[in-house]
Amino acid sequence: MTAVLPAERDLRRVIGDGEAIPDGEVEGLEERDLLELHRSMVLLRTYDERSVVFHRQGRIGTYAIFWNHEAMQAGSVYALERGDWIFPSYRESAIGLLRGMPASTILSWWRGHPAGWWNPLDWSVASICVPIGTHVPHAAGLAWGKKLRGESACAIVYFGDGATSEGSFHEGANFAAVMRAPLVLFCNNNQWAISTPLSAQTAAETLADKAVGYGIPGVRVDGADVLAVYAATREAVERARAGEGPSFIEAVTYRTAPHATADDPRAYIDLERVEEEKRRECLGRYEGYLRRGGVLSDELAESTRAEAAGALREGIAQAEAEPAPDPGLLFEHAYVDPPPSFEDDLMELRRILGDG
Ligand SMILES: Cc1ncc(C[n+]2csc(CCOP(=O)(O)OP(=O)(O)O)c2C)c(N)n1
Ligand SMILES: [Mg+2]
Repeated sequence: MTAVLPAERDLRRVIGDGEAIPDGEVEGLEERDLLELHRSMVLLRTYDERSVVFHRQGRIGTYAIFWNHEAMQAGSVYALERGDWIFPSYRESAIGLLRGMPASTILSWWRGHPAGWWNPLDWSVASICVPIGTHVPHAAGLAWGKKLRGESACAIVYFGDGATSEGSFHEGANFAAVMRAPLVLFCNNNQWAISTPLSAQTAAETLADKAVGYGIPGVRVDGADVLAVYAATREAVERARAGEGPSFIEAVTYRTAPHATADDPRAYIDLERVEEEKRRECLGRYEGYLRRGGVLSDELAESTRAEAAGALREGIAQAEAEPAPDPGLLFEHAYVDPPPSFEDDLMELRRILGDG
């Protein structure tokens, strides 16, 4: 039996508050790494804020906002190698940007356009998973496959606090642990699953405690601290590559935005807490850290934001320039033997669309 220590209870932190709590450092991170992390966070933040506007303008469909989740995504991806696999949920829809995927591809996905269907092999980024937790066994299987082939790559799978109540999460976590698959189980604990609070989700004191049951380490980090997230993920990746199997990271934050553009959280959320969390949101905190360390100037912050804004302007223009897909696509790939009614249905749809 593997000896497993109880999961860490305290939140790991590196970034101080500029007052009583001092700033820490992460060994091995140089100035250019710190700025690359900043660039990633600004790109994600810009993508997210523009997407809400694009949604309001009717240019993309319903969108899952990830404002204040950028530190979790940027910090963890920075701890990976290019060949490591990423399995995102809808909350990490834009994580491919950090691998160089064009913004137009992801915006096309949210437009329901086939130009948004990327080939996972091109980026080592799996498809965005909308069913809760079903990608955890996929990630476990891929990681195990890498191990069986003697390759050094590992995989990371992102899911929310709500996903830890799903059978597929348990199956994937247990399987990965038993097979010692090189997998990082990354839980974005934003304390809400739509309108279900964490207190109604689990009787466990922390989500990281669940790791103990699988015989793997569980750590808790401040999810709004990009450097703490990076350091925790780097440890988990090192463990995975050393053949020691999976780890569970619980990154704790608080959802400051609606679940998605179709949600009105005023009916259930603690609005005072939201305002408090907004004041300590992850990008502002990291910029404070960089400025205190003399790493970030106003000019650099401005040019990083301008670069990201340009990428999004170009991204939406490219996505909108895609020719409309053939409506026949809606009827393909669902059945080996499509029901006979499909032919009439497609003709009807084409007639309505004035498409022949
Ligand atoms: C299998 C399944 N059941 C239910 C849903 C509906 N649903 C969409 S998001 C969501 C909440 C998930 O919460 P959490 O796992 O905490 O992730 P978060 O959205 O907070 O990132 C639910 C229940 C779904 N997408 N898939
Ligand atoms: Mg959640």
